[in-house]
Amino acid sequence: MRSEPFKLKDVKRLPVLEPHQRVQALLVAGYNPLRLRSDQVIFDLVARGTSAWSHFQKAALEVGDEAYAGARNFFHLEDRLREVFGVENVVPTHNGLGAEKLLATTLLRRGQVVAHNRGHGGGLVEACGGVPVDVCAAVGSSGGPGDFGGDVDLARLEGLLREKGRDGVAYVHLETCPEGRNGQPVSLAGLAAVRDRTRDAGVPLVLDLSCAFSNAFWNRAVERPGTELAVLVREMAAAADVVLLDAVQDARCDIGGLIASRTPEHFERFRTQVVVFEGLHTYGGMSGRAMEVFATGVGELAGAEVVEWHQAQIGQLHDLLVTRGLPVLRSARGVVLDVDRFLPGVPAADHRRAALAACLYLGGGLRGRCDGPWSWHASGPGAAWLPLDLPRAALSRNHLLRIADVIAWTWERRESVRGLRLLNTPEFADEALLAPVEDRVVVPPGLEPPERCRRYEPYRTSAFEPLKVTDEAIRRDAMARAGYNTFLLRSEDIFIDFLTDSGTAAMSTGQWEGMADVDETPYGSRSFHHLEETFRELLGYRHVIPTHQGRAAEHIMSQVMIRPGQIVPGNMYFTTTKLHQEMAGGVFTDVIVDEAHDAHSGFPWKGNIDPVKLESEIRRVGAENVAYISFEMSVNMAGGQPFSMDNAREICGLCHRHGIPVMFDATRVVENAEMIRRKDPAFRSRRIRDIVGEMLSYGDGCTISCKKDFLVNMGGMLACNDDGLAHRFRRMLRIWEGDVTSGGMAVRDMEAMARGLVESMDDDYIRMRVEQTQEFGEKLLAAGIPIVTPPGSHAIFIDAKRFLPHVEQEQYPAQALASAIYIETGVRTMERGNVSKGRNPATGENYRPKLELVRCTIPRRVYTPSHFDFIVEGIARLFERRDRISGLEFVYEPPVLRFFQGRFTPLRPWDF
Ligand code: P70
Repeated sequence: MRSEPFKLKDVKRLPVLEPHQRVQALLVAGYNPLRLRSDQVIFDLVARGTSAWSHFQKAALEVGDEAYAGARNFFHLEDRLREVFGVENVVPTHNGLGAEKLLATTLLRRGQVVAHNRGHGGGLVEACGGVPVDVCAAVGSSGGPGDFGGDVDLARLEGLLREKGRDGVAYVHLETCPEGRNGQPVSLAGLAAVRDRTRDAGVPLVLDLSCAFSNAFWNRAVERPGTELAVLVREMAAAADVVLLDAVQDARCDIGGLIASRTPEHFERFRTQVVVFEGLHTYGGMSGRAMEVFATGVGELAGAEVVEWHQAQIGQLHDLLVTRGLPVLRSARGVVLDVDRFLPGVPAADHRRAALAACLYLGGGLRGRCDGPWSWHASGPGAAWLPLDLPRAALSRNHLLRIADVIAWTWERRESVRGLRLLNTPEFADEALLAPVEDRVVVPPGLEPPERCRRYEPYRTSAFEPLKVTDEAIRRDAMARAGYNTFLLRSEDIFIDFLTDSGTAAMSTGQWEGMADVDETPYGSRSFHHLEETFRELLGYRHVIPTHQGRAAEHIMSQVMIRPGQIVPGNMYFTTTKLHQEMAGGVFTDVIVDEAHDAHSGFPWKGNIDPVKLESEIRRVGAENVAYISFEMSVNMAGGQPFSMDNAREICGLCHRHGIPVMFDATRVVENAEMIRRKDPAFRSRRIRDIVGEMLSYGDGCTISCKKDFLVNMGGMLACNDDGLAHRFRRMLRIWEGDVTSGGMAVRDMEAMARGLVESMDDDYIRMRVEQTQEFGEKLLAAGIPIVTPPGSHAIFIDAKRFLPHVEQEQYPAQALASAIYIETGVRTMERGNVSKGRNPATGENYRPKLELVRCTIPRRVYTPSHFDFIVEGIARLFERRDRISGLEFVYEPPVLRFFQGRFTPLRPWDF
């Protein structure tokens, strides 16, 4: 699997911690990462409840049936378990330990032995008077998951069963990918052999299926190539007399568990016991909503796509470490560091493993898994290994690269690492308090200047939306049905959607938090006031007038500010902007610099207005006949090109000398500001919000489609300083859109917008955002694809004229290319050329703009480096066969904004 089988839907911000903050936090935590607060940990590699949910799981949270008995959600859970695991007779429990508790308190009598493969985890058995016996070979002897280090030593098991007899052994407890065995899987052959032995001995076989799918990935790789994972999992489940499931592993939940048995007597006993310890037999200590999330997670295991991706990511991380020569083992849960080889200079008595865990935290905020009995970690078999479990679907490849950097950072400093001494006598690992034997464990990490640090997304996936990978035949058919217009495709037929960055951002958990508690009134809601204050503060305009999206603001502004016959000079047209200017009787005139029309000019400020052109327009019509200047940031149609601060200053100065207002289209103001920071040395060390503030301060007002930079799915804004103007805007707003304190928006959307604006000005976020686009552009260039240079900020524009030199502009090359890209890759892009520009109403001729482009527009916080690689490869494949793509002709042409709903057909049947 080469890219995530999902896109990001909700993101959760990762904490930002300076090295000195990590030093301090660890000191307070007694050098024990388990004692850190979650907001002190950047990468929590304990993989228990830390995985991302699907958006269906998130939706499930809202449909909990909280009835005490017989909740609908329990029956859902039963159904999914039957379908996916083939398991019946389910008794729910609050978590995995709850299931073990029902097991131990029913099937175990004092003095009986429990044979297991779990490494540790016998505490509950001992507490119930049993004797846990690990029947595995020596811990850590396995070379990797393919060696099935979770398998038991059959001779030992046989010996034990023979020696203790049926009465002496309560049950045999096997765990899939047991934690205490470094997450090494169990083989199907080994499992079958144990099943035979337990059957012969008349002893129940208990199988923990929490990581059954992860385990099955290895069974398939080594034992059963080509078999579906779900088939293997059902086979495992069928081997057991009792199964256990902890919801926080493969099922990606944050809580929940269950026990089930095909044996009616066991089932009966668990059901009786559940009311003693857990709850009723239809909720077992889980809320209705937790059961629904669990049921959904189990149901999603059927196709196992996320399991496959999890294993692929573990492989990537493992490879990154191995190629750097680090002593590391691959596991089915993550990677495992070989402590002894990592830190041979630290005496074992100085808590080498704890020292390594501390170093990883100091180096980059990593927390490995080190819970359980302290003796196991300090001096038992666990002391030799430090597992770093990878949460499922939560991290991008940049995160993995960063994690690998941090581990390598520690490795490079291993000679200088010193040990720890224990300050107390802990029974469990989370109780341990330690201190360095010398004054520090490792040379403190202030060393890494931030610019040397790899950049990674400052957020992780909180919820994802599964993507459907369609095959080419289906896509050809879908494209034909859509009339070769990507706007008319159904999103369910799309793998990666680069149609637009408008309203397509992933929301953050912080935005959701705000949306959960709003006052749903159009009049003076708290959220409106929050929005007004935030926009005033960050954008600097006094009057903040919400509209439902950008074009509504454009409509109002154009109607209020344009007298028929006036001109509106602007830096290249934008479709909706120009339309509203014309509807108000204005005439758009293009005063952008010439370089903007040249797809291959390397000029860094292609969004600039040419002062000479502007002045000659003013002279031509007279200042009183200029309504205002329409000054767009990150000019969309030019390829997402910025203007410079110097240009803004000069143009605004010029206009104001003539008494002409400057109205910005600030839809992509934050990205323009980031471009200024990247390209203009005077701004390199300035904060993004200051640059934004300065840019806007030169103008008189703005319209904004907040669906872009401001990280919301719906919303717009109209702002200005002038009281009279604001009064007229508001009057229009009441007539055309909604109330002045809502603008026809849902209150929750205003709350999301206020928070989105703040998040968009996070320096780490915006740096990464623009870098993502730049990198994408560079990869396409490296693959020989003709794109508009220099790459812009919200999109990469492919030059269709050069990609398809054999297609006439009257045959709509960009429209054809966008269609072909979809058919080849499943990626949806947008035409920005002859079709978008439309016809001259006077002559009926196509405008034939200079730029004939396909826009690959990048939604914010949604896609990862792996998705981009997938796209670059696909477009490069198509480029090889480009001569087989013919042009298109209209079969239906709407009178306005024809690109949205027009339909086409190829001039020759496509056979590329
Ligand atoms: C896009 C979207 C919207 C937009 C914009 C600028 C610079 C105003 C608006 C309108 C959506 C779109 C719109 C028309 C044709 C194709 C796509 N751009 N100013 O994908 O805002 O959509 O909120 O009414 O980019 O670029 P809104």
